[in-house]
Amino acid sequence: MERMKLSFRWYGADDKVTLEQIRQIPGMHTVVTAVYDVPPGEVWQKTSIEDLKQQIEKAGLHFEVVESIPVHEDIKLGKPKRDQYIENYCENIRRVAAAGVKCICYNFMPVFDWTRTQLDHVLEDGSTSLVYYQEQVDQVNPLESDSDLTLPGWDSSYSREELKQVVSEYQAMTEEDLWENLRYFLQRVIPVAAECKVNMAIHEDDPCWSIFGLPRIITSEENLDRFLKLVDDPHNGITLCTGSLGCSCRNDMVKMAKKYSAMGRIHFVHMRNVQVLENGFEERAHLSSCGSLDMYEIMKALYDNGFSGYIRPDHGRMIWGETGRPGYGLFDRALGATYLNGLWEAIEKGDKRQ
Ligand code: DNO
Repeated sequence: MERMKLSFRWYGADDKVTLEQIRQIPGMHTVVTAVYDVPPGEVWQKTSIEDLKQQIEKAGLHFEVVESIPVHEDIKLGKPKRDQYIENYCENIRRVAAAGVKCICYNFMPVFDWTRTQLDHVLEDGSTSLVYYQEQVDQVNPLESDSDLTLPGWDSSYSREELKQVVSEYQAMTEEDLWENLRYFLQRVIPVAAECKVNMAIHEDDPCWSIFGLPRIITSEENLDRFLKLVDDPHNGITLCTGSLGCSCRNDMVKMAKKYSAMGRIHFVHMRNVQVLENGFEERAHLSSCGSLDMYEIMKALYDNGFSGYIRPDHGRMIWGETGRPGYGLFDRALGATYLNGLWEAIEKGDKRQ
């Protein structure tokens, strides 16, 4: 039986975590990265893609997953320039496919990608992690351009006025409009992905509910069902992000892992554990007993349904005095990777002995 392919996110030459370090994590197969020096919507230079490939392969690893090719806001908003941006997107798919990439992760969240209220919350054991407390989000109004309040993780490439402008454009949009724009995008992009033999893997909205009154749609089982039917092609799949979906008790992660892997529509998995709270959630260590999710059952659901895609430990805490990009240090993610290996090996051997 084919096995999952372990992967690790790397932010390129500027990342404090090196490819040599990633290479030493047992069982590591693929590096997940992107071209970061081009604004969203533009075509990536072939030389930049080739350069990433060479660095990664020189370190003894594979370059098979891109996270992310960002979707320009004009596509999500359905503005007239979207056709050009979609054409650029298709060209990027062709270019990364030519370099051997097999899976592309992206999201369709209006303006804000993942949102947290603090990136260095101290947990009981002295480690720090990313947290989301609803009452703090409720204090922020992105339409008040004179407000000093911002949230960590916000796209700093927007000026406050630009942010205000784009947020107000979304506020005039319904969820149905966003669905329609997603359909428009997929109908043009998926045939290109299919031709290039690349799997598209949408990342769920993080957290999986509306923030600041903006529409968010990739949030639940019902909506993922709808998403997969928009273009019913295996190349139109998902990144199952356990932390993004699992921060809401309404989402049954084990059931979703079973269902979508049985359908062959999970191409990439982000494994992260979260503690669900009444007013939000805290990111925790990967081990099941550290949070609300049953990581063993999720992994078993994937294994039992023949999952052979890419999987990566998601956000790690900061431990052992490490400093760096919140969620993306080396140590805790490496522990996470080793834990995922352990779960898989135990499940696999248990299965063979039955
Ligand atoms: C956060 C990541 C997300 C993810 C994008 C995919 O740490 O999981 O930023 O890469 O949403 O497009």
